[in-house]
Amino acid sequence: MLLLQFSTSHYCRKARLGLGYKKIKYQVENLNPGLHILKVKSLTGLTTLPVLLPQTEGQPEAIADSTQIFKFLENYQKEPSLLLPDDIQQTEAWMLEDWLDESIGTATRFVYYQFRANEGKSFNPSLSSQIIIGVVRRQYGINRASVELATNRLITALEFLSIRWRESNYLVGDRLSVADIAAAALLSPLALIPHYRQKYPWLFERIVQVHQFCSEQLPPGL
Ligand SMILES: N[C@@H](CCC(=O)N[C@@H](CS)C(=O)NCC(=O)O)C(=O)O
Repeated sequence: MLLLQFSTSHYCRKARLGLGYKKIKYQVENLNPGLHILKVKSLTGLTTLPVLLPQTEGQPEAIADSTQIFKFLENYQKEPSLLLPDDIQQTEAWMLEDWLDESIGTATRFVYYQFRANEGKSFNPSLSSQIIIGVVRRQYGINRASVELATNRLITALEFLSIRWRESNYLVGDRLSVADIAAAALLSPLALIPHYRQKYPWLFERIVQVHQFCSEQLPPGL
């Protein structure tokens, strides 16, 4: 299998965690932001990464979107299962996964790129890095007002996650689910931001545990 990815994308990290959880061997191809569209659009009709190419007879040529990649992996190889045995709990896990994907992963992106353009500039002050950060900020409309909304969304999300993760170590049920994996990937960019490291140490402990369980390299900062 081949995973088309941006090496630093938290959504691509989410797909890698799913592959690692399943212990499926795969290779990665790192694409350049912007130029990636030339390859990806004709394969999936979309412009986003990750995209998984199963490269197996009888399987689709390409699967776009990290959630669809989880669903494909579950059909492709049943064990170890990404799904919880209880149907109601699994429905809740998919709902949380979708919320983390559509709302919280985006909020993380806003807060992260705001940090990298300001206090976190020193992580990579090179012109090329700052140009990419500027392009991403324009592409997604990242500015002071939109970052404030994202920051507030993260406060509520982290309150919710702290209750769930402290209660039982798992967001739903009594073992790792797509919700835990999505949370670990999509909040991982916050590891570089001192405010989040100080205020939410339990979050980063859990992110490390999920990465270790899925045999995935830890995100920058951890
Ligand atoms: N919901 C999608 C989101 C993926 C996504 O936003 N990917 C970003 C990188 S983090 C991307 O490919 N952006 C480039 C573009 O939109 O052209 C998923 O889970 O795969």
